Amino acid sequence: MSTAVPDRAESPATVVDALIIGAGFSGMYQLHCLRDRLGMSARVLEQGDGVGGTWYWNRYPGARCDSESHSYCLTFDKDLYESWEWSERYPEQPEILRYMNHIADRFDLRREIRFGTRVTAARWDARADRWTVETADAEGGAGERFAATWLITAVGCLSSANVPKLPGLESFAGDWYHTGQWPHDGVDFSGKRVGQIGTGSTGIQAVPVIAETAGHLTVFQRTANYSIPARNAPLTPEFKRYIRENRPAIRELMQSTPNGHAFAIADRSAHDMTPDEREAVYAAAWEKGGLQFRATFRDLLVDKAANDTAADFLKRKIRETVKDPETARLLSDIDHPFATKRPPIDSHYFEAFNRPNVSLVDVRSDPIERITPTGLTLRSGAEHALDVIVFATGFDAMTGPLLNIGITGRDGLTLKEAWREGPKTYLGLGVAGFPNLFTVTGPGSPSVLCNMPVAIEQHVEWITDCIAAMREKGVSRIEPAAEAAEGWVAHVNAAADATLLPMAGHSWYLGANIPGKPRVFMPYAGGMAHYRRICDDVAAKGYEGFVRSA
Ligand code: N01
Repeated sequence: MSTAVPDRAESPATVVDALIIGAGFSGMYQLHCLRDRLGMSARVLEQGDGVGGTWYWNRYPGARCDSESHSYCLTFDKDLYESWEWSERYPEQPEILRYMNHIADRFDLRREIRFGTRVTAARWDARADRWTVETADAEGGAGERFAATWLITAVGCLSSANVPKLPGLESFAGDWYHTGQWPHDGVDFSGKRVGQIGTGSTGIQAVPVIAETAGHLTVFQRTANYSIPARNAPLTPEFKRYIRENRPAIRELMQSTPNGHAFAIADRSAHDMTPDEREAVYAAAWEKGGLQFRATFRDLLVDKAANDTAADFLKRKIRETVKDPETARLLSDIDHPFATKRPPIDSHYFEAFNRPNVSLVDVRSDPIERITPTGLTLRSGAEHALDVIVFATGFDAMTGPLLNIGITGRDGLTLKEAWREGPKTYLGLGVAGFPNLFTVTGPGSPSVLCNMPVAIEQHVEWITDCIAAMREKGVSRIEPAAEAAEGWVAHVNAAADATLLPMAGHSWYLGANIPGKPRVFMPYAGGMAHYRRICDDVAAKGYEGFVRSA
C-alpha cells in the first residue's frame, strides 16, 4: 500500500504591502518612500547583518568611491543632503558605510529591515494578486515567509561575486578571498606571497594598498586597462564651503548630465583642436584627475578617431610612469577604446609596479591553468608559489543578482527562462510576465553608466509614484506589455550601438566576463537625463506601455 506523505505545513506568511530586497541606497530609500510617504507596510530583506549594500560587502584594501564625494549621496531630503560632510574627494569604504548607517538612523529604517535574511524564492500568486517570498536565515535554515502586493528588487548591479571556476581551487593550502566578499576584520598580508587576479576598477584600487605590506605581490593581468589618477585628497575648507553654498546648483547639474556626475561634458569635439591644444587639455585633465577626463570632449565615446587621441595620451602616461620596459609594454598594451569598459581611477596604481615587491604576469598569452596546493600554474607550466590569492575578478553583473533570487512570475514563468537570451525589461524597471515587480536600476536602465545615487533616486521616486497612482486607481496588478518591453530592448541596443561601448568585446557591460552568459549590452547608454525624460513621459501618459487590471 502506498502512502502519500503530506507536505510539511507551511508556516503562515507575514503579510505586508511591499517587500524590498536589499538594504543599500536603493532599498533604504525605497523603504522610506513607501512607509513614510505612502503610509504602506513594508519590509526590507537583507542578507548581510548591516545596511550598506555594495559598501557592506566590498571592504577590500583601497576600496573607495570613484564618484566625487559631493555627488555620491542622496539628495532628496534637504536636511540629509545638508547634514553630511565628507572628508575626502573620494571617500573610503568605512566612511561611506558610516554615511549609509547615518541614513538608516536618520529615517529610523532598521525596524523594518530583516537582516541575515536571504531570499530563496519569490512566486507570483495569481489567485491572491500578490507575491509570496521564501527566505533562509543566516545559517541557511528555512527563514520567515512573506506575502506582499509589491515586490521591489534593490539588489544592486554588482553584488553577485564572480569567482572563476579554476580547477584545483579547493586544494589551495593558503587563503583566498574575493574582493566583493571581504572579511570584516581584514586580511594581514605582512610578508606573504600574494597573487591578485584581475585588473578592473577593484584590482586597480587594491594593488597599491596590498603592495604596502605584502612580502611580494604578483598581479595576474588578462586585459590591460586604462586608469586615470584620482588625485584623492582631504577636501579643503574652501571646497567644503563651496559645496555648502551651492547644493541646489550641484544637484541640478547632476540631474542634467548624461552620467549623473557634478561636471558637464565639454561641448567640443576632439577634432576641433590642434594636437598641441588637445595635449594641453588632456594634460590638465590628467593633473586634475578623476572621471572628468572622459568629459574633456563630447565625442570620445562616439568617434573612434577622437577616442584614439585620448587613448594614445593615456597609454603614453603609463609608459612614462612604469620604469621596467616590458612591464610598461604589457600595462599599456590595451586592446579596447578608452572608457568602453568602465574607466578605473587610481591612487598610484602604475607607480606600484616600480616597487621591488610587485610583479606583473600576462595571463592573456599564458592563461592560468589551475590552482595548486601551493599557488597556481600557467598553461606554459610556469609555477607561482602563493600564500594568498585575491580574486578581483568582478561580478555576474546586473542580471546575476536578480536571477539568483529564484523569481517565478505569471503562469509559472521563471525569470531565468524569460531572460534565456538576455535580460528583457521595460525601462529597466519591470518585466513582462512579472506583475507588481519593480527592479531598481535593473538591466536596460542607465544604472552603472551613471553616478549610482542619481540613478537610484530617480528609479525609487518613479516606482513610488507609480505605486501611489495604482493604489489611488484601485489597480491591483501592473506589468509591462510584452511589445513595450521588446521595443525598449531594441532601443537599449540601438543606444549602445550609437556609441563605441560595444567595441570592448570582453566587457561585463556585455556579460562577456561570465562563461555562457548571453552577450547583450545591458545598461542603457542613452544618458541619464534623456532617460529621466522618457520615464516622466511614460508616467504622464498614464503609465504607457504597462498593462493594468483591477
Ligand atoms: O570587476 P571587473 P571589478 N582569469 O569585471 C579579470 C564597479 N566598481 O570588480 O578584463 C584572469 O571590471 C578581468 O579580466 P578581463 C565598477 O563599475 C566601482 O574590478 O575580463 N583574469 C578583469 O581584469 C567596475 O567596473 C568602484 O579580461 C580574470 C578583472 O578580473 C565594476 O565595479 C570600485 C578572470 C575583473 O574586472 C566591476 O569592477 C570598484 C580569469 N579567469 C569597482 N576572470 C567604485 O569606486 C576575471 N578576470 C564606485
